[in-house]
Amino acid sequence: MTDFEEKLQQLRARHEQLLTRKNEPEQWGNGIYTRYRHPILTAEHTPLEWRYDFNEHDNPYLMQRIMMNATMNSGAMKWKGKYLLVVRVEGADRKSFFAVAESPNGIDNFRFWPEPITMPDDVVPATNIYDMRLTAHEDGWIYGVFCAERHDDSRPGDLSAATATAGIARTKDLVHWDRLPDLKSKSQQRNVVLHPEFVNGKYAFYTRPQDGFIDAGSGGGIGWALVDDITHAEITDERIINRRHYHTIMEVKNGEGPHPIKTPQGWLHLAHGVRGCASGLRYVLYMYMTALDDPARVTAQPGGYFLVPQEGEYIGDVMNVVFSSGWIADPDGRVFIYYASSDTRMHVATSTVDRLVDYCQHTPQDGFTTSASVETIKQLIHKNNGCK
Ligand code: M1P
Repeated sequence: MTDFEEKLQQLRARHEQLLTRKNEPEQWGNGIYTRYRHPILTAEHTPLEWRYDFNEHDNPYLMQRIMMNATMNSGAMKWKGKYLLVVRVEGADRKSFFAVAESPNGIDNFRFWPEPITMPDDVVPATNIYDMRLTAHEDGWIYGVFCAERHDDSRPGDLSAATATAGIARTKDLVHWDRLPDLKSKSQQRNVVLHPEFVNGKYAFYTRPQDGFIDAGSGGGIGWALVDDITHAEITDERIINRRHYHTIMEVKNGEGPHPIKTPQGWLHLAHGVRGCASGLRYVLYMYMTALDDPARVTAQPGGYFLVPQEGEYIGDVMNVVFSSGWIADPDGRVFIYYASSDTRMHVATSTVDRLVDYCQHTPQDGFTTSASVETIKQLIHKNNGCK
């Protein structure tokens, strides 16, 4: 065996060890969900074939020819008994692309399919595409709705000027995708999510109108819009259903995560909220519920955050960020919450539908002032004292 062959063998063995590493639940949590010790996907999990040229003659030093930077914000669904993620993989060149990874149990042994997704372009090609939300819609298609980013040509001198639009594609097998025209909207849009059922016979979208590429500006929060024809989707009427609020975890921005989970008590929603602080923007996850007969009517909203970065999760390309665009509800009631930390790696936390509904319905709401928060804490203390 040549040195090259030996090195390659070691590389493959090390990679296999990472891919098959068992994940372990963390012992002490908040009772709402269980976090896991290891990230489920990192850049190192991407197939070696994507990164190395295995030809000894062409690559005598066995160097990475294409480096991967991150695995993050992934859509999720159960598919043929497997837990599937459509992962946002980002290369060293800053371009994101979609790739499917699957696991037999949802918490470890995630393995990428051999090739990334080839996503057809819209009429005007995008520079970058990312953050796909998956929806197995009752019309029989699996939809992927994602952000399509293009340079803002109205500002030719500004190389950072960009526009965000919702790209829409659909598939039956997650390999071949039909691209539909991008969602037409007066404002820029990111974090657009397709509801899984028709509402009043129409396709329903959670939206996030924004004034600019980064700033939500006058966009008041998570919006809602009904669309007649998904093959020419256009927002004509949009209303805000989950508003941002001063001095909360979503003061600066918020956005729908994956599509909501249907429960007998209503639709369970997972979203992200953003606030500004001295170290920049802080992204956290929060939850709310809407009515079964009206997915746009909020019925419960716990105050504060649901999940925030912890320990190593704080560190990465964009610090102090957790972001979720995928979760899976199993028929037995278990829920797998997939989230990325600091735009760098993917994690899982598990819970159940019952726990999450209980969390939404029985966590005190945000009273929006210190005195209201203190009053809420005192009520709990008095209740506990009464229990003695
Ligand atoms: O960097 C944090 C996140 O920022 C954006 O989210 P939002 O539009 O809500 O600000 C997105 O670019 C997202 O991909 C990223 O994780």
